[in-house]
Amino acid sequence: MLIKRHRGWEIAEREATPEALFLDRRAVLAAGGFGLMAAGIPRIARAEDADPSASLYPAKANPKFTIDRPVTPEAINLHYNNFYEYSTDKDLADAAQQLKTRPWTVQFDGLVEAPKTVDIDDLLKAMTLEERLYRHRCVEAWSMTVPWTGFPLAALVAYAKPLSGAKYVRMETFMNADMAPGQNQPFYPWPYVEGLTMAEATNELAFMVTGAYGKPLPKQMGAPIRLHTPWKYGFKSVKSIVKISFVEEQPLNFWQQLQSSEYGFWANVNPEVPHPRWSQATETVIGTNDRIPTKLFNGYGEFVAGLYKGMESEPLYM
Ligand SMILES: Nc1nc2c(c(=O)[nH]1)N[C@H]1C(S)=C(S)[C@@H](COP(=O)(O)O)O[C@H]1N2
Ligand SMILES: [Mo]
Repeated sequence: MLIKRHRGWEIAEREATPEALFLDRRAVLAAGGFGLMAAGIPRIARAEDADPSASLYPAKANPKFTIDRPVTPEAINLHYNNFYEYSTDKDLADAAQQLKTRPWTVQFDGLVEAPKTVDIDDLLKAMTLEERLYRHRCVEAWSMTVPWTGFPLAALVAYAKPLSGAKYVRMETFMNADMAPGQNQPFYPWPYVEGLTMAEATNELAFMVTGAYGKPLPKQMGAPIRLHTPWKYGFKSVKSIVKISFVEEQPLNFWQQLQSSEYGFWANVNPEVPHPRWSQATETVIGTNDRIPTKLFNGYGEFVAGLYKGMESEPLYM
């Protein structure tokens, strides 16, 4: 994972303008779209590119999940991502535009009452969207604060109707090298997989993300649906999910398959447990020069510490 440190957030102002391409018509107008158009910046005009879920945003903010840190500017976040399907560099926004997010289905299988496959837009209609401000802490020791839109993973678990024998939720990213050139790299154990225990998945913090900054999720952030577990290192937050399986065995995640001596299943944030190759005591806030102390469970202990009582023999922090 982190081998060399890119300072990809130091983007020039002129490189931030592709933002205009992500705005729907309403947002363009709200953001002073006439100005943008007058400036001659083209919008995506092809009808098949219009996001059919655009009218669901912005969703109502949930006041329980606000934050004591400044929100990371959208223009920074759009060009500082981890999405190995596209690049190991942080500024992969252009490459990620190859991702086709419609049609898109999510398959539910494994230990469920009845396996089913649902269209993303039907799923969005079945869920109640809300906005939450969450901190994100990457295992590479950088962090950001994001206004996500989505719904609790607990609601999706209820929708899937797992059987009582289900112990873990396993989530899988799409597999299609035609729209994700990184998947041609045989060195990596594609497709990207992640997993949570049922208790973690039904904790109120576990969030399925379908939007950011009051709009549908940009492709580089894992459109059309990704996970966010803010008390865990960022690699747990699997992007562009196509399959959700309820299983008895603990899933082996992508990074574990690649390097189990450095990355584990639990991956809870802990400043006192260093990565084998670097300290986790502090984090760089992207878009700033600030280096701030990292908190146990990324500051979310009140929500999740109870999940791990009596599990001290497990490698909870890698
Ligand atoms: N499918 C997939 N999901 C992924 C990754 C990835 O490479 N592929 N990277 C992970 C890592 S390491 C992080 S830090 C976050 C980054 O999310 P962001 O780009 O929205 O900041 O996505 C996670 N989910
Ligand atoms: Mo990460």
